[in-house]
Amino acid sequence: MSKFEINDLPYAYDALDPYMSAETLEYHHDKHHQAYATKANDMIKGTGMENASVEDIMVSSFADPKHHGLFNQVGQFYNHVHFWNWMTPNGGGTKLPGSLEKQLKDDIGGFDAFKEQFTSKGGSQFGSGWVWLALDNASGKMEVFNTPNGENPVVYGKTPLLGCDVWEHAYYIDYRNARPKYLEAFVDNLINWDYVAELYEKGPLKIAA
Ligand code: MN3
Repeated sequence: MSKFEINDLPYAYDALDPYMSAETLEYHHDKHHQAYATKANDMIKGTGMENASVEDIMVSSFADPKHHGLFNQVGQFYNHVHFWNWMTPNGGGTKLPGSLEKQLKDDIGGFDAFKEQFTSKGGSQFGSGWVWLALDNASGKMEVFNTPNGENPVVYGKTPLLGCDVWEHAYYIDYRNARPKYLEAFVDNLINWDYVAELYEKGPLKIAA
């Protein structure tokens, strides 16, 4: 058993059609996610971090320039483990669990403000990256922001509640260059709010590193 093992999709490859095709998921899950895991398993050898948690490895490797190559792989491994769970057939829209909806209203301004920020920040991330809804570990506040490449809220002292992959490999087959259309479909038709609520109920991450 390797340290980094990718999770199976929690639905069939064609279950997210027409918003995300089986062809996209076959490439994205079977090829891209697997490649991040394979490289992370190779690069972790001899670093002394082999027994740390994935979260601790991300924080430590992100903080140390000589381990940025490892960070890129582990960050992307982690982001995709959650990404498959952040989507579900017949998902998206405004059916948020109550406690989550209340804080989203208090901190972001409600669903419409969330959607506006999430799609605009995802759309304006230059090049590859992610857009997030996260909790700040110190203040407990909800925030929407984007990050480049494989970076994620964990390395900034925040807890991811929801993330959307805006690398071209996530949408080019289905939307070509129309990233805004992909982001709108993600929010309106794909978000698994039950999984977001599950992470929200757990509260801020506790990182040892
Ligand atoms: Mn990806």
